[in-house]
Amino acid sequence: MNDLLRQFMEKVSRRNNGEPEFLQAVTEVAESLIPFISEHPIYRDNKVLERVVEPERVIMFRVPWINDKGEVEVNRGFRIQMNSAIGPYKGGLRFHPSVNLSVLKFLAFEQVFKNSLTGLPMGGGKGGSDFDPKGRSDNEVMKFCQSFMTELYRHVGADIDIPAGDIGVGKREIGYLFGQYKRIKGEFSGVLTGKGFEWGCSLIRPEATGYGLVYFVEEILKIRGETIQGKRVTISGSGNVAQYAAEKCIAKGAKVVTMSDSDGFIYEPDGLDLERLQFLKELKEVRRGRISEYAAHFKCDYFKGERPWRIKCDIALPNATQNEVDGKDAKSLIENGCFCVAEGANMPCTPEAVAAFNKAQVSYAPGKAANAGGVAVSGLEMSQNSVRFSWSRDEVDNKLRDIMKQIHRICVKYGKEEDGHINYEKGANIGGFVKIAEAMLAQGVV
Ligand code: NDP
Ligand code: 2IT
Repeated sequence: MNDLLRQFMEKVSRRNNGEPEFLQAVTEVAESLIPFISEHPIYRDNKVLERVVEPERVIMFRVPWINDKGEVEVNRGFRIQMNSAIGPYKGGLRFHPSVNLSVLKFLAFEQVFKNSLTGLPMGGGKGGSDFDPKGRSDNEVMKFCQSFMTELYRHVGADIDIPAGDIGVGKREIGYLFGQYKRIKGEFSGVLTGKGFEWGCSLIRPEATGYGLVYFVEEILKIRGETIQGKRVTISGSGNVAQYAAEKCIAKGAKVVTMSDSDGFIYEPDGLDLERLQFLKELKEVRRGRISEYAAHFKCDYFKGERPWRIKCDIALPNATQNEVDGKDAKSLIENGCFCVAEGANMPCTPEAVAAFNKAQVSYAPGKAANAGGVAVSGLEMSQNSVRFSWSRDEVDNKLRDIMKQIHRICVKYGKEEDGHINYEKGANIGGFVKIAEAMLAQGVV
């Protein structure tokens, strides 16, 4: 660590004591940006990075609600409005027991750079709650969502802050949240993205993160003179991102050999087919079951309590959660010949894993670049809602593909090293930063 970086991180650490995920995300970004900022004194003199790491606003609130037994439950709600230099705050809501200020601040911070990379006018935000939707009835989820929105509504709006889904928040939750917002405000607006198709969702939004991830991987492979066809792909997760990443991989002729949930992973040596994937989608989305039930149904291998990174693959797509690929996992991926790791999840690779990938010249694509397809199509949903119009599937899919290609070009522009290796992390950090920094300079000290 050079002196400037150490001084910067000491200050940020003091101010954000006890927030390990946030500090991890800031360190990763600062490592790329401090040398860049040293070469651009206008950013340094205007303390742009110092401002970017400070949320514009943090909202924390009580979410009381009554469960099916008539008992009072109390959760904590959050919305981090991180940066609005280039557009209204935009980013998902996460409902998971692990949610706390540190996790949401890291996600909001990453979102700022990601949204900038999409080229669309969206600032960055994130929110959520420590509420766990698992095992709750639809009625309980509705009660919780209504209480959550009864506070959140005063802080969000179609031109102010536009939440969407993330872990634990899908179409069902967005529906309940939207219904309550509409009822309180008396207006039908594009305040949330990822809605139902009947009431304002962009076509391709459910698929966008997973499809966009695979489009990004195809760009990486092009540079390496490869295609995705026939490649062995390990995927973690079995939620929204993982399902559609798997679907696109299968459509492109790749072999998806693993999927997982928080209990363990399934191993399909010959690759999942679309029929099995359909079973998994229904299991997860409709029946809200466990991936072990997939293994029992198809009699395939199931590894309880394990993550899939020791399985031989060409490409790994961590699509579940933060810090799910550590240094040891990275070593085993590299030893088994994996040459491309692209993050569908946010910050799934630890700093040790990222360092190992870069050292081994594995193409490593950070989430803020590789999973930006989801928020990009959210941005397209906002545009369609504003003009009360909708594009066709093909139109949205083509725009998504173009956006992922453009993000890839930005990463190459700022991330190509002297030896030809592309440091996607550096490219994404600098590429995402420049636009925000220029907007912040233009808008004065705010
Ligand atoms: P879902 O809730 O649909 O699915 C999450 C999946 O990850 C489930 O399989 C879940 O297993 C697993 N998982 C969640 N937490 C953990 C954990 N602590 N340990 C192990 N497995 C876990 O969420 P998404 O697919 O939407 O999100 C997945 C990742 O992608 C997140 O990092 C999210 O921030 C990121 N992302 C999502 C976007 C979107 O548009 N939805 C856009 C860009 C990034 P289980 O069912 O057991 O909980
Ligand atoms: O992490 C993310 O980019 C998301 N969860 C999607 C955010 C959005 O506003 O669509």
